[in-house]
Amino acid sequence: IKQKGFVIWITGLSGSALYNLGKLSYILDGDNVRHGLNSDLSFKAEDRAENVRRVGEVAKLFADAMNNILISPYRKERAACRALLPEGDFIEVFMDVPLHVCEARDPKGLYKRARAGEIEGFTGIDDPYEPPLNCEIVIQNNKDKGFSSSSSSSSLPEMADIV
Ligand code: GGZ
Repeated sequence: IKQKGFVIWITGLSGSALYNLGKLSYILDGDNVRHGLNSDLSFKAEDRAENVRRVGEVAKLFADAMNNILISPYRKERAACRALLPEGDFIEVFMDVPLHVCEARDPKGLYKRARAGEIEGFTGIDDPYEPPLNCEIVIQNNKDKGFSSSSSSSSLPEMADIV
């Protein structure tokens, strides 16, 4: 059975997504990777090696992303990503969490550093975030549990439960 592929594109401020995305998965195979990312590669031995190396790097990025979201702050760029896929295959999820909540969570202390002027152009502070006007899913993940040492991410819902 050939499964239909789709993209769940999660957008929001830093600190807006605090749950485990561990059930998201993607099959990185020659069919999809060689048409785009690796379209410059042949099937010569050295190119095969490079193909596998890049897939490994992408897989690592995917694995890293499991507890993260892409901020993707600008509508225009999100629209361009949407346009890469057939209609219906791009599911935009907006983590609708107010800045003050994200800032209170501040899991990595980045907002504090941005406020102190140590980071320039931080999204939501001195760089804009353009919320989606039309997206498939809005999650108001506002419960201010934060990521303090006393709270555990395992008590938060998983993406699969929500979608
Ligand atoms: C926003 C920044 C910045 C600036 C570093 N602005 O909480 P995090 O750490 O893990 O999420 C943020 C991440 C944002 O990277 P993205 O690739 O998602 O951004 S974008 O889609 O806008 O390209 C934060 C950290 O990187 N970070 N500097 N200036 N977030």
